[in-house]
Amino acid sequence: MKVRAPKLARGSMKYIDFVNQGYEPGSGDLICEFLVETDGTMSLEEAAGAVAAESSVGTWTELTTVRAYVEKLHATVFEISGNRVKIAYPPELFEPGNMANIMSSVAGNVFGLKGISNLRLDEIHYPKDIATSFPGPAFGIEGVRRILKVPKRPLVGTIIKPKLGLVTKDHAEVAYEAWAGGCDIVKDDENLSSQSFNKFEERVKQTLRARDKAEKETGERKVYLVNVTAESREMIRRAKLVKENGGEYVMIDIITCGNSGFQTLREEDLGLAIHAHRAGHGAFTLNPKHGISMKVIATNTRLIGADQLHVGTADGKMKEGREEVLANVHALKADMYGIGQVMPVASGGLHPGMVPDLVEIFGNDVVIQAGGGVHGHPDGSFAGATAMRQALQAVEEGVSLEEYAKSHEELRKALEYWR
Ligand code: RUB
Ligand code: CA
Repeated sequence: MKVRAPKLARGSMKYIDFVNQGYEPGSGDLICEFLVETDGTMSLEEAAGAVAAESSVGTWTELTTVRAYVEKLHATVFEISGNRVKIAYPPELFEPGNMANIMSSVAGNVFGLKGISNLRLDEIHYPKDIATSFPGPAFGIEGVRRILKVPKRPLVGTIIKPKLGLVTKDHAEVAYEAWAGGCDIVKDDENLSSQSFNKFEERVKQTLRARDKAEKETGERKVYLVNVTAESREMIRRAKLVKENGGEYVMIDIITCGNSGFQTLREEDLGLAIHAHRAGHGAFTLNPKHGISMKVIATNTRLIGADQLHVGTADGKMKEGREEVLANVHALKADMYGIGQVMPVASGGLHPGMVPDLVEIFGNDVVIQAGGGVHGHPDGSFAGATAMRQALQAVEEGVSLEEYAKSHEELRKALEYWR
């Protein structure tokens, strides 16, 4: 007969044993803030303990295999306030530099536990050693401004619309119009990759040629954010193609590619700035009682090392309000062990009429990105991009849009059209 392994010092490893509100987390601990709701079959304390247990060393039953040294690795619920629960994890539980691993623990099985009706991971506070095991942004706000040679004002971006369907030649032409009209940034949409009507390689070549032409004519720097979203090896191949053709930027759908695909792109270190599109985030982030908050996604995106990330608009067509958007921005810009700041991108349902509000909300460090709000302008993409820049100039000069529109035709038409 096997000898039973020594039990935890406290005698057992039931869910409730993972709760110790007297515990004070150390500076090396990773701390997660959760919202926990039970279906009534267990107490909140027990449910909180279940989350700590299942995301660290515990399971539903006592084990014969627990050694004394394992006890040191248990997570601890150290605060319960209403339904808000804080859990501290010893850093040894995680592999540094492996985001998939970290999320498999703190945002893994715990989301499927019977008895817990709602669970939301609201915030992760990383200890220094784990945070700095990731590279962070290679360019960040400063680097992006350096590439574009725009030291202070908000950046103006557009997404080529229609999002799918344009053939390569027309795609490049629309990009050219937008740049020439005043956009700093032109990007592909999230679901454009290498469809038959617009193959990746040819698109990169033609669109970068359009960029060169627009740069020459305007005397401004212009960048093309090429969507390299694909299976990881293919994605790297495509990113290298962008580099070879003189591109400076790539974009990736970080949710659908997943943490590891995104890490692969960043850690290939190709010297390309990375724009992170968050398509699909709403499946995790939008239910305030369940899932993973956008703040967590923003923090992780910063660690993995994007240079720009969509954070909502607090206006426009997407759901998040001002408070949430500012919390996302905070995650991208607040002091964090010297890790670079990520440029927030406001995107979704924007048009020139919203520019003053956006600058008020975000300040200067923002990409104001409008797809429909540029290409839907009654006089076309060039006029739409011009109207965006005029709106920004009005704000910079402290003049109301209405006033500025009196002498700026493109802006006037935009305001009339979208009011
Ligand atoms: C916006 C667009 C983006 C959305 C996604 O197009 O294509 O994919 O911004 O939302 P349009 P979010 O300007 O025509 O609305 O940026 O909030 O993730
Ligand atoms: Ca889009």
